[in-house]
Amino acid sequence: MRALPFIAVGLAAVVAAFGLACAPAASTLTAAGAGAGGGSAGAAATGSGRAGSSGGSTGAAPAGTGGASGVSGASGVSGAAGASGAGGGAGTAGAAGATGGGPGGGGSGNADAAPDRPAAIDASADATGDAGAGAALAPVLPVPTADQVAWQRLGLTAFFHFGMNTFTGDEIGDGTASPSVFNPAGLDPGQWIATLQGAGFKQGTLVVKHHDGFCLWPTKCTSYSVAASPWMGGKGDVVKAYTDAAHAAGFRVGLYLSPLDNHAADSSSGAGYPAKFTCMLNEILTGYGAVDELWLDGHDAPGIDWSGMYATIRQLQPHALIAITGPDIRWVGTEDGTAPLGETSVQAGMPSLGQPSGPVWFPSESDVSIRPGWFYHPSEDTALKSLSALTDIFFNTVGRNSVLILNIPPNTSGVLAAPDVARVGQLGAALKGLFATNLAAGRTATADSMLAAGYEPARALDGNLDTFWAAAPGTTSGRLEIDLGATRTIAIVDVSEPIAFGERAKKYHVEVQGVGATTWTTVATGTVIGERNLIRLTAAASARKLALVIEQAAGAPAIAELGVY
Ligand code: FUL
Repeated sequence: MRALPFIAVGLAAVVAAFGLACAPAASTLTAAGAGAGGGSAGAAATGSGRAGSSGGSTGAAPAGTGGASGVSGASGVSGAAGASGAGGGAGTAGAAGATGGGPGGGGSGNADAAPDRPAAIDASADATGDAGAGAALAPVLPVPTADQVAWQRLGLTAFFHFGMNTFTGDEIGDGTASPSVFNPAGLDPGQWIATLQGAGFKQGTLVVKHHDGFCLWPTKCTSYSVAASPWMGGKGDVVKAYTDAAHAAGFRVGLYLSPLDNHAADSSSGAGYPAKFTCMLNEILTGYGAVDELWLDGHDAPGIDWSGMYATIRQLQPHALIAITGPDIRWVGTEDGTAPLGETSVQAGMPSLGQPSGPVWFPSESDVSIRPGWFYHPSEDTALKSLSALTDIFFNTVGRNSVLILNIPPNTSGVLAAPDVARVGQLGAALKGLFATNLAAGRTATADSMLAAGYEPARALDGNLDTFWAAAPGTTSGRLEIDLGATRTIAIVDVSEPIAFGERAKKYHVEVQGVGATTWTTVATGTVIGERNLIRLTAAASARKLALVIEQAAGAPAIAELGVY
């Protein structure tokens, strides 16, 4: 079954109106030795921090960089697994994949996920347990590509639904609306981007063609586009305005192109449509610089040769992650901003999506709108999701190992409306406040085992996602303890694995201990960790010490960051 995101009502309407069958498609080790060991495992050149935090740069490309994606990790990530540094090296922050081969140098490790793309590490590496002499954490297969790692670290991304529906009031247009109504006189994508960046968003996906078929760029593939509208005398190009502004601002670019097309002259059920769709795809992937993500909506179109399409996309934009109807990013399965508990990036491969059969790395994306609809309707100006609902959505998606794509639709002037700007600002401020002070930062950490120098417990408290504590080879459980230095009130626990080495934990719990206490109290339980688990304690705990106890893991446990707020 192909992932198929849709609004139930909307799909029913489409099917009813057009008869479309939408196939869905042991000893305690202390922190003291931190920094003395070998080069730490490098998870590709994706930047060490989390997007939204100070160090989280994933290096979006500047304007006009052509096909090269701004996502780093393009090169040098494959030659040898991280942890290449010999003993005694300073070996800090997983610099660009450590040793690797040259640009694009055939990543060998990710045959499971995307055979034609470099893995974040060399999955054939093995843990030698030979401290200081190149010990490496053995990956748990499958592992992600470097581009997938960079994307998963973003956490918070935006969606911009904008088009003919903005002017007609529709949600799913039937493709008959006249281009004469499209006239966003004040179009200002710079305002969208500034609003989102101010709130910590690092990427935005623009809908360049929704199901009605109207193209937001002056395409040669159909006459149903901005070129036929009165806006800028038919000389405007929304896609160019958006991508130029995004590239200039260092904001990663996603583009959504609907395979479903309701416009009669192009209708996706017609025989000539696959060629038109390929034509459109070529234009948007060659005319607008780096594209970091391509959303191929789950409403499929018959006749499209998807494997050929994926090959074309890889050739034109090697770092563009292909989402939903594609092999790199999976629809989470809901559109209400809730990923399941235990959300895992390891899935059964689907050959129809260009994946091998067997387990593949296929991380999820959670799409939800700030408004009741995907497109702007003035009547919904008072119906935006509350700050508390949006905060819950953040915890229930980003905090559950998924990437959130929050839709904020521009209005008929071509800007984000005042209520949306205000709510996004509130969300950004609320998240900044919640994560302002990491009580674990720089504190003392201990663990019951350790792989080798370079994998000390303190690596999980250093704010760097590329360095990590790893338990001894052969273990499948482990305990990581933090002494907070004084009694603290704990509301949130923030856990991340070094996903470049695969998902490892299967079952864990969190314990706390107060000053003078001799027993520990379990305050939370979980299963998969992956890129990020955010645990909100139901009752804030007052504690001096906190322990992350990994009860079961698919390999030696490893933790990139353990934050406490
Ligand atoms: C769905 C579409 O049908 C909705 O209109 C919206 O674009 C959503 C993000 O994807 O499949």
